[in-house]
Amino acid sequence: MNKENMKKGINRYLKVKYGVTVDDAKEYEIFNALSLTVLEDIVDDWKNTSESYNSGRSANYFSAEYLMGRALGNNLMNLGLYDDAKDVLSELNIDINKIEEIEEDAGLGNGGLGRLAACFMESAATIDVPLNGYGIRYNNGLFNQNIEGGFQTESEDNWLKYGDPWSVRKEREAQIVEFSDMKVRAIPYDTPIIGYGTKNINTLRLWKCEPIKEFDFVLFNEQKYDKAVSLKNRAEDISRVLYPNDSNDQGKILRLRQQYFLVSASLKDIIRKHKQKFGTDFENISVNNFVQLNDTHPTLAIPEFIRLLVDEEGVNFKDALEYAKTFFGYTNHTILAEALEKWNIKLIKKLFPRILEIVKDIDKELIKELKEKHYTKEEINEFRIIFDRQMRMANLAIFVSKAVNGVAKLHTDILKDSELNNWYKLYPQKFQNKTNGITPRRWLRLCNPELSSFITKLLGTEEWVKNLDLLKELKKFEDDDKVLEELMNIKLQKKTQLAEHIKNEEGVELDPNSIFDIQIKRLHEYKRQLLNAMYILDLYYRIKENPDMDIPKTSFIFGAKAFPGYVRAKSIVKFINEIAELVNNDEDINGKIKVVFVHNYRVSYAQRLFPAADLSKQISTAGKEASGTGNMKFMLNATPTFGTYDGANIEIVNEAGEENNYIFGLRVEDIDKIKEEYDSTTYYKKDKNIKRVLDTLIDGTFNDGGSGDFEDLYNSLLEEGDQYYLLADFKSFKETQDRVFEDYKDKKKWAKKCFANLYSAGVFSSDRTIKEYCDEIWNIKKTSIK
Ligand code: 26Q
Repeated sequence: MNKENMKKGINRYLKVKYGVTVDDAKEYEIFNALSLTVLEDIVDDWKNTSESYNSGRSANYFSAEYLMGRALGNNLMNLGLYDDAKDVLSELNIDINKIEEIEEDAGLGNGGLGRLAACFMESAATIDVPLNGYGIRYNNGLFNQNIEGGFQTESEDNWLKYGDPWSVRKEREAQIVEFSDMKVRAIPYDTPIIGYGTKNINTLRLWKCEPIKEFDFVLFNEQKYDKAVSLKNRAEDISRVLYPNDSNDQGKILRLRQQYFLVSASLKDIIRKHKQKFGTDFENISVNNFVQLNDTHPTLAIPEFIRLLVDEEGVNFKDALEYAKTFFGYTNHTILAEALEKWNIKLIKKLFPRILEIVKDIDKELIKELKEKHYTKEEINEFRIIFDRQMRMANLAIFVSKAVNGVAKLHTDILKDSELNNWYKLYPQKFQNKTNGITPRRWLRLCNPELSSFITKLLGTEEWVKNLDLLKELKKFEDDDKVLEELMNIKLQKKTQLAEHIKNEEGVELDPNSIFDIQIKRLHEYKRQLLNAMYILDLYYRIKENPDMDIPKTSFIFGAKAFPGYVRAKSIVKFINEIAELVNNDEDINGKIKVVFVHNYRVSYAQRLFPAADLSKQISTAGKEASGTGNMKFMLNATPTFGTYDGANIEIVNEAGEENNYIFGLRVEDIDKIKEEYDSTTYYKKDKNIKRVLDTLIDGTFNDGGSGDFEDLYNSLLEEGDQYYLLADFKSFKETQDRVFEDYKDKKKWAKKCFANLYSAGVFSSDRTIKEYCDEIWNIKKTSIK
């Protein structure tokens, strides 16, 4: 598409959709008109890609979450149309940034798992891999967060308020999904996934739930209006809202309906396509398709697949189970035992009794196999899928899947050696590692055009955007003072831009010349934002005692949403804000350190934060963070990691060198050694600084609005035994951060660390991850359209 056509398209859509001309169009109208113009330009390639994929083997990603963020900028960039669009808009006196920013984030995910799905979709498209995404089109994504008086408050997310120009409703491919008490329609909305520098356009298919009938005419005529539309509401409830939870808050019937809705509609869609090609021959259903389960959330797909084959297609149960065993793969994203999904079988029975029957039959097969292998009854109980009136989704997924994978080396090792050790011994060949990755398009090329241009200039090519391994070639510049200086200039530029944004959004002024020390991720006790906060408070007191303390000026930045029902997580938000209030307004501190909690952290905010960081805080209790992917985003933007030996931090440090990062704290094996006799109170008694910090939680230094929330935090660290080892790691944290301050003073030394992280980040491209899934699990070949 040339600029002329782009301009025509914008004008045309403004006219037909809104009846306006460019001169009086609103920003969102321009956004929609431009998006539709681009969509129109790619529809043929999109159709060709789908047809080409349908004629061969393809993989399907089943995920309850896709954290996509904004589409326009990314799509323009990937199509090579960004500069043209910028020119066209500027000729119309419109700033492209304003148009990009009017777009609401598609926040259909909680955090890492949902964002991983989004990166995977983009990577698969970029490297021409036939991967279809299936999910739910929640009307409301993850809640919006506000901070009021330091407390988190929530309001509903309304990402569809200006419409969704990128999706196409495919009425004719609707499916019926049946629960025991209701029948609903699943309407697919297809979104094109536009890869970088390829004609292939992949598809993300999100299902919206609608009633079979709009309303009950008879009831309506009887003027029973509420009743007349109650079925419609009940149906629409199913895809109304994303559960704002990333650990355990199970047992919600609506969540279970959502999961079944997603998998039933998606499998029916896959089977429909299969029948178009092969008729009712199901022997090769798994020759042509593979389904990757993103955690256990879509695991009902296993019994539903068997149900569809057995009850609707006449396949016998044993065969259907065998097909399933080569049809599914399962990715585990957590080692927190309490986060492993379990459903009360009463609920399952109530909503879909046939699914329960099938799972019972699967369980019987499992028991039979284990008995044949001479397992004892007690051992068998550990494996059972239905046990203690509960259905254990992970056991179901592992038993039936072809492959089970963790998301970082350490994580997979922990699964194999402890968490799922019994399963590993039973099926060693099923277990694999697939270290997570991130897309370099959004997380470098789009969010950091300044650094991207610099890399391109140094390498003399833009190939690295598609082949991130090329970053290695930058190593030869590691002692080039000019290169290091320019790198730091770019960092300063990104920090200046972020400071400006934070000033506008949060009303806090940051000095771009201060260290930007950033921790951004969902709020969780195991991620230990509280440890970071304790450190800052201790530093504050140390500066008060010693006003001449020689440390570089530092800005501590947090961003995190807390699950609305997770009281302790919310208390930590409030505590951080109380510290910010104290520190930022203390004249003695005089801006030496500042603290800011940015509100409503989300993908679009993340795109401003990662490029502007001097230090990436990844401080989870060792063994608890499955992988982390934010850590990779910082690294790719030339930022050293300050972290524990956990998740993918370990691989990051292996790539970039321990000397270029800051590892602190207990390791998994250390924790294993001390956990029996760990007594957090000894730290409180022995370390005056720890005591000083903890006492602020109970001595009235801070105000929790009389809720007792701070006392509860205090208790979690002392009375309840500090299960995440904050106190044990405090000293090491402090010493390590002191090293950061020393190192940062030497500009060149620091720049070298940043640069080493950048040139070592290649393996963390999600292109690499997707290739590994293709080669080692999916058995999928790339399929490029002409
Ligand atoms: C469970 C029950 C009810 C409602 C919601 C949920 C739920 C929702 C989301 C449970 C878990 C999640 C998300 C988990 C998640 O994001 N895990 C992260 O996955 C990343 C990608 O693999 C890893 O990098 C992180 O380490 C891991 O925490």
